[in-house]
Amino acid sequence: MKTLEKTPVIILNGFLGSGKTTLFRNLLAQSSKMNTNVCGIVNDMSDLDVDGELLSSTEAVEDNNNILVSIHSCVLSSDEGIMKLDDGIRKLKANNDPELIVIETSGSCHPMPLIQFFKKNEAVQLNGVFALVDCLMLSQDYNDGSNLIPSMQENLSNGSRDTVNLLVEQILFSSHVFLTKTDRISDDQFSSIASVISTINPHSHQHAVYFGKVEIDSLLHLPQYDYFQVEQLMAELAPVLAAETLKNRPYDLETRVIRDDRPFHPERLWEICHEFLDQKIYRSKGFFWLASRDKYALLWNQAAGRISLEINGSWRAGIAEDENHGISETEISMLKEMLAENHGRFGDRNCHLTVIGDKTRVDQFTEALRSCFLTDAEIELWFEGHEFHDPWPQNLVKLSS
Ligand SMILES: Nc1nc2c(ncn2[C@@H]2O[C@H](COP(=O)(O)OP(=O)(O)OP(=O)(O)O)[C@@H](O)[C@H]2O)c(=O)[nH]1
Ligand SMILES: [Mg+2]
Repeated sequence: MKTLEKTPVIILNGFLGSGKTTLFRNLLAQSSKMNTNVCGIVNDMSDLDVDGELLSSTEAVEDNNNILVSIHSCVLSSDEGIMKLDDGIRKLKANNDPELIVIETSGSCHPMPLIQFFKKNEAVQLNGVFALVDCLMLSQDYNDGSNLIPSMQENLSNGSRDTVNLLVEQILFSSHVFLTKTDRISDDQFSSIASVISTINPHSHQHAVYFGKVEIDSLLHLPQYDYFQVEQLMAELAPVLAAETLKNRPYDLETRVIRDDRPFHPERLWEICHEFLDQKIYRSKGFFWLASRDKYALLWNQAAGRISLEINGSWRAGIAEDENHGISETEISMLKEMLAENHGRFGDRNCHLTVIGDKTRVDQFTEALRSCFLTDAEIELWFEGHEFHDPWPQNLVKLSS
């Protein structure tokens, strides 16, 4: 039941791959179990709506797809993004009676334009700005966080801005910092990161969060976001961000999209991943298939130097081709009809991936990934049932570079 006149809103902000969708999915799972009316807005800066797809497959959204608004092809902090956010909130309020609206920004989103928007908004009340901080990334790329402040100071003295500014300002504007992936670092590294974050923002509450496990109850009745605390910061950053909000792709981040119906060659993909994953490829994610595991739609999730592959489901074509499909004859003939009507040479199998990286590296990596798709000769072999050598772990689908 709704208790406040204005609907409470929380923002899941935080750098690329820091764990926002993992947390969001967890919150939706809890809301579904507890019958809490939680609605959401998700933003992906690329035109491939990967996070929208991942959240849509939660039980809460499958039960009622009116509770999720997906905004893609722009960053929420841009002028276009803010307009779409306003529309999204109206739509959620018109179609539901939300107890809480959760907003997942894209990782390249600066929080300030959103905070300014909510400060003036009459329909909703901003209660939390959560900066999710990827501890593994900070330990690898910023020497357990100790390089964050010096890099920021260097930028200030040069008058330049890059992703460090974004990371630090996400923390500066946060009401809470959620430290993620702490399972991948030592206690000493954790202490060092926590201490740097306290220096950057002593007012923000810090919590270690393991794979998005946060009790939804603890988020339902938070106090209003403290706008007073960030007043001076907003005044200082206003002229700088005025230029950035006009841009859809700020900082040195470039996005590339890969769409192809072909599978990846498992061995080439393995080699390319080991060769290329470094700190300049910040994020890649999406859905794909491997020639060696052609029944499964796989989820690709790479952040900084780490990649995980998970099974996201079965391709319809995979089920239809399986002699032991385990479904009724009527169902299988319907499936085959659907596949014949709408799909290409591989049925519904396809790859769509977003790659985000520094502009100096992103094209090289994207081209390298494209070279992993099967060649025409290999496609012939696949149709003949050839077994492709597959070095990827069979069950444990995680790789550290
Ligand atoms: N080891 C570990 N991995 C995590 C944790 N939380 C999230 N991950 C993994 O980190 C990767 C990125 O997680 P997402 O939740 O998609 O990150 P995101 O912030 O939504 O990413 P973008 O929306 O692309 O910026 C996934 O492979 C997650 O499984 C954690 O606590 N520990
Ligand atoms: Mg996400």
